[in-house]
Amino acid sequence: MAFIRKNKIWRLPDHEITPEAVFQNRREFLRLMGFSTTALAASFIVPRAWAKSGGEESARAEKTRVLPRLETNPAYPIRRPLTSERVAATYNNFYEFSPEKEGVWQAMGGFKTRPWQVRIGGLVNKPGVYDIDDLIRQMPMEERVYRLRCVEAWAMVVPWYGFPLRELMKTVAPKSGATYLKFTSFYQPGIAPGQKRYPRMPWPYTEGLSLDEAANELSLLAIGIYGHTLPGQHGGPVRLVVPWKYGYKSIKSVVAIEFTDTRPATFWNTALPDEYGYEANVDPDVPHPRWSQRREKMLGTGEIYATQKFNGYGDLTAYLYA
Ligand SMILES: Nc1nc2c(c(=O)[nH]1)N[C@H]1C(S)=C(S)[C@@H](COP(=O)(O)O)O[C@H]1N2
Ligand SMILES: [Mo]
Repeated sequence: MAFIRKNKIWRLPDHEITPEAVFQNRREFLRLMGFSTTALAASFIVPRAWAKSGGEESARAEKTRVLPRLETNPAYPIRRPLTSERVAATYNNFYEFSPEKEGVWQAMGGFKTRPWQVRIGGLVNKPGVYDIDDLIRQMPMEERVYRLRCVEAWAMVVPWYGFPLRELMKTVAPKSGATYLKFTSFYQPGIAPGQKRYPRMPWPYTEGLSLDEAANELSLLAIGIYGHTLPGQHGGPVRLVVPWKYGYKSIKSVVAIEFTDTRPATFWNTALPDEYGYEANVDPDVPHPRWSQRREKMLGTGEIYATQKFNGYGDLTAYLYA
């Protein structure tokens, strides 16, 4: 298949977690992902009022479900402390809800991450509409700790829970003409105050990757964070995570993935092309028109680090741009 021939990553050393570890956890995973068991009901965490419990869970905009414990994939070491869950869950970029980062988690009242379908189509041999929970059952889950570097010069380090995008690509079998993936987020102005209030923004939020970028081992579809399902404010139930690119490429709450032969238009690049590029690889040497990209501030602790090219993931990604 042309896809495999083209995909340079298959020639790189394999950094993935041992298949045994994935398999072992998979059993428990399958058991726990079943929706009919009563045991599952007990594992629901019911957050809501932040003040009430004062716990980490309280900052989740809706119920999340504990996921089976997985060892963190050791192939992606992070030499920085984890960002606290509460901090990450209360400082979000999600313009569909609010432009105020501290307010996103509270602006999501009407948003539900279940039921949820993802439509996969375009230049693929096996298009389809996938229920998010079927997808979760079918795909090999991993926990991966990644850095995320926002174009606004803040950064965080969080444990995502999800599966490599390339696993999904294998399942849908791209046709030889497919050169890009277009990702689309939901459009529901009735429940997303930002979509209603800012009708001139190019909704729905879209993003794009080349086929080779999408097949890179780092490209992850996250369905969880901190060991539980992904709450709305982090892009539940499923979002892209591409850690060598600025955060805006990591599109949240994906409803469609289309394989195409043309570079898709993307949200920020369409809205403000002079400020937000299409490719958006993290690069300290290319300043944003209004600020330097040399340094970044960690959420929560305020620690400052020098920003690294490709956000420190150049060993695994620089070949894409050689
Ligand atoms: N659909 C959608 N996806 C999005 C955004 C958004 O506004 N809408 N913001 C992006 C930006 S700018 C960043 S930095 C990350 C933030 O992810 P987090 O809130 O989980 O930290 O999400 C990205 N994905
Ligand atoms: Mo961002």
